[in-house]
Amino acid sequence: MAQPRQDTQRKAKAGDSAAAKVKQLESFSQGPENQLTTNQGVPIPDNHNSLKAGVRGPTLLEDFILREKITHFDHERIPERVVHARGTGAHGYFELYKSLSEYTRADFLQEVGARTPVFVRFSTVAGSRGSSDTVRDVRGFAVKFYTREGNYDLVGNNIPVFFVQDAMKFPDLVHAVKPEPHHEMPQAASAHDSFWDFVSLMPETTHMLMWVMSDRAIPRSLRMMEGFGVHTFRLVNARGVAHFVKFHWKPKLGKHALVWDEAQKIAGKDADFHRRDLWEAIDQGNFPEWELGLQLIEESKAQALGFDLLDPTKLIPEDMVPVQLVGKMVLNRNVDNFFAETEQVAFHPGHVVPGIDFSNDPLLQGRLFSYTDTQLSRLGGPNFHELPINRGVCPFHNFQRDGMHRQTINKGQVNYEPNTLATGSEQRVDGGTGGFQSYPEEIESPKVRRRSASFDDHFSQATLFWNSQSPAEKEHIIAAFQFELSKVAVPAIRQRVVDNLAHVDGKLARKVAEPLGIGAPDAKAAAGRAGFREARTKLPIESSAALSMETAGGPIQTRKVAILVADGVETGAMKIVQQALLDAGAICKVVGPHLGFVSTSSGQQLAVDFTYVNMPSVMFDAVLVPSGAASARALAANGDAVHFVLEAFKHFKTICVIGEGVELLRSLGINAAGSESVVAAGVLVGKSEPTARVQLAQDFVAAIGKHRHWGRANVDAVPA
Ligand code: HDD
Repeated sequence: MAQPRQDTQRKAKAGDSAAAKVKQLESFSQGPENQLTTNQGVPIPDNHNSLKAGVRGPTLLEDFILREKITHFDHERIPERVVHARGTGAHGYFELYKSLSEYTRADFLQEVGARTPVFVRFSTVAGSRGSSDTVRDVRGFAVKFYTREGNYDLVGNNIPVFFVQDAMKFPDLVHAVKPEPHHEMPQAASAHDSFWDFVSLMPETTHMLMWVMSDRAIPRSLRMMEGFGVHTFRLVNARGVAHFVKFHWKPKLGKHALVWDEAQKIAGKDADFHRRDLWEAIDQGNFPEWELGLQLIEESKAQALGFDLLDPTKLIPEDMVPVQLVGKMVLNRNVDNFFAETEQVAFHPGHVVPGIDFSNDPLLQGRLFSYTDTQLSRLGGPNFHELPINRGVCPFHNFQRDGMHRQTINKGQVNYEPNTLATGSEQRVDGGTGGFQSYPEEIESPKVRRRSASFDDHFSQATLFWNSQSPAEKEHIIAAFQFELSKVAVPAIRQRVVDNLAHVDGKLARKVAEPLGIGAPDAKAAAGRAGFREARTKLPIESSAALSMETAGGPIQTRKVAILVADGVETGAMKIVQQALLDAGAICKVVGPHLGFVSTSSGQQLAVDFTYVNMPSVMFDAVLVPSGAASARALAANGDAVHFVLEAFKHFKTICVIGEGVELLRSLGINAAGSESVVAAGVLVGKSEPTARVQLAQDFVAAIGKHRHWGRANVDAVPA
């Protein structure tokens, strides 16, 4: 069969297509309106007054200008996504480092250096469109590649496993986690009875629960989290040979989290925290990057892993199958219009291109139905692929016709295939071997509505995850379970959860149970309940470093540092440290008692960016308190400034004080490294003498790179 399109497309040079999507979107874009017209193009004479029978008389039905304006307004909203309603998106490109021709025939994965335009949408899962960004939740990580062979969507999450094993349970899971149906509370939170009731009866959720109770579920930034395709997919090469594959996105800025108290406060102080962070980074030219990683497994070796690759509650430890980095994704352009792009984008795990195929994962199989179906009600009909954001950069043609909001004008007499009237020949016009070839997996078995016994191991990878966490991370997981379960009114539900946890780790279960007013965890009781399975797999490893987020240090690009000032601040040493931070890519903001200026110790004016109140410490990664006796005294006397520093300390952030700034710390009861016998990790004190400044600046940069300083004692006692 003929395959003309594909061949001519392939001849395009690598790199040519990166701008193709932007160019296409431009043709649909419109700038600000200067001369108002109706949607029919009729000039509007007066956009302030409706047409009335006399200036004080009733408005006339005849006023088509008013009617059109109000009617359009009345219909501006579309249904929000049934899950992942809150999200934010950006454009960019994917660039291949390493040809994957050995594994796949996918065009965009052949030529080293080839750039493919992408659109990415990050999301939370449970909350509504207007909910807060920093809630405890899974984050969606959906990437649309506009390839020359059609759109490929990798619709993943920031957690590599899922709650349930079969799509049949997805609606129940979502009903359980969403606000409870009788009073529609709580918003964007899993800390309520119906969620824990459901998961406690579904032990297969245990592995994912460990991830969701960990710091992974409260990322510091969308730019600082991993992404995963979750399911096992197939790559199929030109000879038809398949490999199983797991997809990973590795953030160049490292993986980092907020602390829970901070996340909750940010939800109130700036509900758009993650959205703003991504927007500002791209706007300022700090383009976030992720590397695409693959775990490739020969089909014949899949069995030897010891667990079932079709089970989406399992990951493949990187120690067992290393992740090969094959390319990078750069997000370099914000949207022009949130609704047109981010809201109308329609992802679908079933949008694949030749050379990428599905596996029989029963969760994935259900998804293949769900995503088109949901767009029909969300986007109002079957032509959503014609919306500018969803259009491929290659042409599409078939005999699907008509329907709501059709835009293409299909010419001619023929809307069927085969035909001779249009082609003049009796030849078929489908692609044959040039088209998508489904992997010809042999299947010979009776129809059954059952779960495979190879899906029965519900705990060994949950234990692996637990064993892989640092002591601080373990504490956070325990605290998260305690917090969530403390919001569960029914004691029997709390009890069932800790009984299940006893199968992950005895100490974890005991610790979680301690403040919950229930009995000791009872592993036997869990094992006696319906649905319980524990076909534990013997894994060849006890722990896996890749599962932890603990870092010994990393880049500080785009980290935000508050320079806390008041009148009398001494700026000599401050400027040296500030310059070192800027050189390392950090963003410094001067935070003072009011907007405008503060006066420095040398009588100059220092511009203030924010106040202690309008930009509190939770908006920053680190704090610098410059020298200056008057400034230190003024800060110590200001409750908001005091709270600022105490809160940063409580959230384990790096604090650097210079000269007299240390007096502020002392007055707050914080002992700094080098200044007192008791050392507080990540609190640096520098003299303002010139010789000490450079070293201090270097130490400060290194300390911020550690992200947080978990070694601080008695943080719970800090009143912030
Ligand atoms: Fe889903 C949206 C990711 C299981 C049904 N899903 C959605 C989005 C992401 C995921 C990132 C948002 C896309 C966007 O930004 O527009 N979903 C996942 C992952 C899953 C998963 C990683 C498991 C591994 N999902 C899943 C199942 C079903 C769905 C099992 C149904 C059987 N998901 C949907 C949906 C959504 C959706 C209802 C809502 C909005 C949309 O599709 O476009 O169809």
